[in-house]
Amino acid sequence: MAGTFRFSFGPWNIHEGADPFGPEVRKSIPFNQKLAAYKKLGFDGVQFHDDDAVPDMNELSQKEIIREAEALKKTLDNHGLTAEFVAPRLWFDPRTIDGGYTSNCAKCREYAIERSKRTIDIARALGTRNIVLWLAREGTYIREAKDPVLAAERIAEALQTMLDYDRNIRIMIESKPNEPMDHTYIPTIGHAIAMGLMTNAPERVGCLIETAHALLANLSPSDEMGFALAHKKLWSVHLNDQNSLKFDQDLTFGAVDPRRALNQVRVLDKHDYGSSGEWVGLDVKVMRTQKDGTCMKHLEYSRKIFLKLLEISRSLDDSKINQLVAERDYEELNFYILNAMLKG
Ligand code: GLO
Ligand code: MG
Repeated sequence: MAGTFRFSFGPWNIHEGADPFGPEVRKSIPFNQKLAAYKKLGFDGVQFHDDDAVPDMNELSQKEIIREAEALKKTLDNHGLTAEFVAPRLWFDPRTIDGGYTSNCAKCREYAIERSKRTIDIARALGTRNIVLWLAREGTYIREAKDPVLAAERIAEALQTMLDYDRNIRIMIESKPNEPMDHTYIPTIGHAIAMGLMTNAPERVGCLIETAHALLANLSPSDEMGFALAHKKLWSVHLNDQNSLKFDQDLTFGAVDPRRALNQVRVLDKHDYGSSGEWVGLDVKVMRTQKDGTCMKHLEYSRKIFLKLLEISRSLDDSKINQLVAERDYEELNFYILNAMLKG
């Protein structure tokens, strides 16, 4: 019997539509109202930035932060929701202008580490051991600004400090090759897995693969997932879509290339993703043109598309596929897949 999947997203996936060229175009939806929408949209898991969970956390003491996170845990329980992960937001504060762990300023690096420890406190209070690191500004605009060897060592040191701070947590690195930086130090999932090897607890360092981030590196998202699955490191995903090499679009899953989406669903399903509690996260953005009342459809439809593709994938005849592979008739296999998709 094939497994079932459970779905998650973050509160940032319902937003007001501001972009670098224009202001908000929709009203803010209060956090509690967002939480109330999860189940209706078919989602059971919530992904958090640390300050989504505890707003203005830099103004609070460690105790106050933990108390607020504990209160949030009760609210989540009341909604029947589970916290999937917490991620330190290391790209907003003035102290993270030049990066967090790789900043050239020692005091700023110290801030990034302390903030990451508070993220772990929050995760603990929310009942999750999953910490996600999207290393937004760990890179450079010009190569001469940082020493890449030192940068890798500093990231490893930060990972080690977090792993030592709480021996129960595990870290999922969300790789991305660029944006906001020109180049980042962990552009692909191979880099993420290799970073774990620089710590003394590589078994607690894995990864989160985002479709768009793999595409921005000009890689196949399903092959990236396959590589991580082979290493037993695929602990979360951010499914979405991307229309060629440009800014990170976070489009509705499957919106550009449904076959590419099918292959992601297929590799996850065939290799029992989810059987150890992994979530299917959808990191999708609302189109700026959506109106107030219709600004959650991208989430609902991304999940529906995933389930439709799952149905198509499971309807494929494996013995037929194996036979075509054995005959090396990939043209026939190509047509078989396309035909199944166009019928589906
Ligand atoms: C941006 C990332 C971002 C992360 C989120 C969780 O490109 O995809 O949305 O997924 O901050 O760490
Ligand atoms: Mg993401």
